[in-house]
Amino acid sequence: MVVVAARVESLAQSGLDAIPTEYIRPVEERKDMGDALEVVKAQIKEGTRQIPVVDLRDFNSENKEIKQACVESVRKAAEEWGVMHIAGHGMSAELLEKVQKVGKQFFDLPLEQKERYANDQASGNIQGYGSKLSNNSSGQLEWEDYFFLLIHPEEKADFTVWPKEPSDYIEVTKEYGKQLRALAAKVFSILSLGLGLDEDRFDRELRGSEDLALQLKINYYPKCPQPDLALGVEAHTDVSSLTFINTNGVPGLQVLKDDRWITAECIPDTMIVHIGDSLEILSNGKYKSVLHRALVNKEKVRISWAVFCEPAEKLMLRPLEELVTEETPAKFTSRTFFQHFEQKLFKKSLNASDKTK
Ligand SMILES: O=C(O)CCC(=O)C(=O)O
Repeated sequence: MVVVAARVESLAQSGLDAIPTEYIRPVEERKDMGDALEVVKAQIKEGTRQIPVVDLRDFNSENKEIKQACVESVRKAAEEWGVMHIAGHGMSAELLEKVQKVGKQFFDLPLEQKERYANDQASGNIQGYGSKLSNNSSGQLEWEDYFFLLIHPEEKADFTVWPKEPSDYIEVTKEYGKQLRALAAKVFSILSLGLGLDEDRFDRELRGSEDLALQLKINYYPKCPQPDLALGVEAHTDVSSLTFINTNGVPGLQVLKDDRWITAECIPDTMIVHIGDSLEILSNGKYKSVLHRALVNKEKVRISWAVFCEPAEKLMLRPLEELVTEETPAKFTSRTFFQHFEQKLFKKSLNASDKTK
């Protein structure tokens, strides 16, 4: 049986002043919550410290010191924050614009047209158009609809569930997957060198015998009449190795740093990269898988494009032997990526069918 979730978009368009109770977060989660646009303004005024910005251009420098300084800045951000804005990522502005354009065009389609792509989470068909189902123990819902797709490697993509409208959606998204895979390889190189490992060490380990799967989740956060009570995405760490995030320039992402939720500012020409659980395990806890969530706001629709770079289900995750010593014993037991994923979902939400994060 297909369980169809209520779309947050239609709820938002119904003109309600108060959100349904399933969207109201418990009091203990409300610390640092609020209207994202207001929260960012207050943060700027207050001079709150921000997520670090690193420039990857310097990694291509012939000058060893400049290159090393780049490695060092990425290592520091990954160890201290588990998240960073990357400038000089090498992805063309034109491609990024097209990715945003086709994603927005899809969400601008009438609801009935989008429903043709609805996923069926209960049967494990997680790709497609969806919203969170309230089948978790708390019955809590998130203020967003999304579109979820495996976009790389191409031979694993199921093009039958990819949007046919707009007509260039497939071509643009395929190219995005290809270029993001190359960018992920570059970030892995920098992160490997940062821990004194061979340059290809993380990529080699994560690839195993099957390339990483890149899963795209387009998050569509409608305007919300009570943004101080709802979350677009609840707090979680990603099971991925790395996650890349682009947005339509509307803030909302928050990361936890030293017990305070910091709202990411939107910095032109940068993207955000998160360290996920898989890399935290391989790095024996040196790199931190960042706890994050998404706020919503009253005035503007927010759209974000998150790409999770995930190892194959059977890949064994364990701290790299080069990083396990007497002084730094293994902090994690071995588990396959699949086991990690299943145990975490079970512990976190008792909602084994929500496989989109
Ligand atoms: O929208 C964002 O910035 C974050 C999205 C996210 O964390 C997710 O989809 O898992």
